[in-house]
Amino acid sequence: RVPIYGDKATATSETKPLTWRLAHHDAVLDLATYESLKGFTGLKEALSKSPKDVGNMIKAANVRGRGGAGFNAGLKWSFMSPPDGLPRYLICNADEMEPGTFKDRLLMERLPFQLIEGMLITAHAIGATDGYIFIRGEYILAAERLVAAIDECLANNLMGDNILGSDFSFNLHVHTGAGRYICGEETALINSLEGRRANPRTKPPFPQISGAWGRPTVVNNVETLCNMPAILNHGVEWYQSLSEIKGKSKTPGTKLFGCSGLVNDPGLWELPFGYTAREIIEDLAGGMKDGKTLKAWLPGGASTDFLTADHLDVVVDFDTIQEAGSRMGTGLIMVVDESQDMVPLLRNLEIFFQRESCGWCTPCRDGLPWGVKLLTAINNGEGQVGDVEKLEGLTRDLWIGKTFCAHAPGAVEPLMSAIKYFRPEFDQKIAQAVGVDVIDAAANQ
Ligand code: L3W
Repeated sequence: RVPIYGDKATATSETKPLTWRLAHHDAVLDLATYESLKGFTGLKEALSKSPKDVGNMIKAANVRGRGGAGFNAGLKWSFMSPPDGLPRYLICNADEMEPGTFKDRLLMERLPFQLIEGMLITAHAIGATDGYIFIRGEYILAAERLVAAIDECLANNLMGDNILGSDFSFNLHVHTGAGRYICGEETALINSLEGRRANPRTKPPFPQISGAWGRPTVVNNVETLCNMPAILNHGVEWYQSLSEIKGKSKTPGTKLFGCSGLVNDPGLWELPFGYTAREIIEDLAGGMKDGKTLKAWLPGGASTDFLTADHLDVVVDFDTIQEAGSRMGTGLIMVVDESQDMVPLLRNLEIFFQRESCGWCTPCRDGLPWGVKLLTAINNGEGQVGDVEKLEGLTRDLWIGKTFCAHAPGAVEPLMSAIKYFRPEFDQKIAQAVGVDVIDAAANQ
């Protein structure tokens, strides 16, 4: 589906800093058009400032990482040690493989120069000498458009040595991934970029201290980097004031929110923070299809906790969704309606996570297939009394701190929350399998 960008008449760089150029063009694929739409003015502003001042500005703006973790991007940059004349890297994490998530693809396919400008601003701030866009291998069109845009920048002194006559030099490379979800984890990504097996590395040290080839490296998400030009153009106060448009969230900036699943009008919208899930699902995505009732929703990707119809009035931002018991993640909502059975749905999600485990640590490598086996048995009418408790035990054994990276904890979030809200669906299948009317969950604790 073609995403919605908002009203052509009112979309401006001030109101829709990420996508306003798309209100007038389907895509901005040549430098002349990009420059006619205030392209590279943010970079020029950045180059007129010291790297430290740009870094401080972004830190003060509190651009929360749009990959899902919400870490302050400027704070992350500030952990880089001062330049020492040796290579240092900026990596754009464009390995968008989170189920239901398609925001970064849009930005790269339609606004390749905006990502490049965001990377140039960031590279200037952190003193990066080289950059890589690590892009999901299936994103062929986006990769082609980025390569073409980089070539045009190279031909116009916007890339390479002494950019725009300054003492800032930077080269950017597009690196296509080979189809592993775990490459979205920043240290697995770095291993993969180096030509190694994509296993996550231990943190600390964080990449800012020891990243690609052991050198200081910053890894930022596509959408995060696409925010930078507008902040340089309009300033920190403006960026922070965007949350006042709705007045219901403290998170600055705008975000690409989306909705997919059985809704009438799935899509992607750039919105200031402050929208509730109900507004996104019912107003923007047109409500549930065929007059069905909403049963559950995942706030942002498969690796977040399910919420229910009781949570529809929760504001979708990092903090409020967390208070409601989930995470905003990528901010692209997936909706489940009343006709869907949670057990096969969960089994499907867990098959994905099991397949994508790198296999490096035992709990994740062995625990995720164990979860799939239990869910398959329950779904096939072969479940046993106590299976749900085993699944619950598994969610504890695969939690944060017990595995090497966030993959397994992310994988058990939908499982844990499905059991919490929809346990009777699991019990009913088991009761049928063992030939009893009801399962006494309390007796199995
Ligand atoms: C220095 C510290 N740096 C944290 C940095 C760290 C990283 C960032 C976030 O991603 C998310 C999850 C899902 N000193 C630091 C520090 N950092 N503490 O901050 O770090 P962290 O560990 O909170 O998260 P993470 O492992 O980088 C987990 C999301 O990723 N997810 C999937 C996302 C998928 C997409 C996609 O397909 N486009 O984004 C799966 O879990 O939401 O919150 O840079 O270095 N003390």
